[in-house]
Amino acid sequence: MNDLTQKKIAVIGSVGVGKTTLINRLSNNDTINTDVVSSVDIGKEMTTVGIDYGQIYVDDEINLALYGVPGQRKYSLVWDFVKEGLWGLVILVKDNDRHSIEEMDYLLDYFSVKDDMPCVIGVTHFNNKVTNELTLVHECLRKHQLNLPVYTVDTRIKEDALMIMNTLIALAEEVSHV
Ligand SMILES: Nc1nc2c(ncn2[C@@H]2O[C@H](COP(=O)(O)OP(=O)(O)O)[C@@H](O)[C@H]2O)c(=O)[nH]1
Ligand SMILES: [Mg+2]
Repeated sequence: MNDLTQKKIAVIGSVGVGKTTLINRLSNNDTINTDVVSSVDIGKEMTTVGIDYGQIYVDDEINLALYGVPGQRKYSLVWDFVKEGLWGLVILVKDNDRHSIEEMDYLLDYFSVKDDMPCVIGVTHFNNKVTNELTLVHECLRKHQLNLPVYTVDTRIKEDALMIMNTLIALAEEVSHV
């Protein structure tokens, strides 16, 4: 009998950070996304108004459901829906973007991230620059007394996207064995 359990993962972070791209890169089936032309100037043409949704079939038993949650705070109702029964969290932060770090700071509180909740930080738009943004990311984590894995990634590259998911799965296994 097929005993498929679905685990819920949220991909969060400020607008344009790469949430939709990450979910599209990872999903085994067609993703649903609700991007529309933004009514306000957010520095890019399309913005996600609802949620992105995609699935990854890891094996016969595990199926990951990926929810990309809008970066703009007026959509916090959607965050509340995704927060319910969450199994893991991916927070994307845009390199060299103070607003994105502030958003991460806010989201760590909002999603009540603790060390026992599998969570990975992906720093996107990094482009191999030497900046102090990673310092800011680590400072933010220290402020929250969290010790989370931080990767620089390009969400457009499948290997990078997979690295985030594999780390999340490894963390979840670790947490469940404690
Ligand atoms: N240079 C660079 N561009 C990226 C990266 N990740 C995503 N993008 C691009 O950034 C834009 C916004 O990405 P999107 O996934 O729509 O962001 P979302 O608002 O978080 O869903 C798209 O044009 C992506 O192709 C990255 O790591 N580096
Ligand atoms: Mg999007």
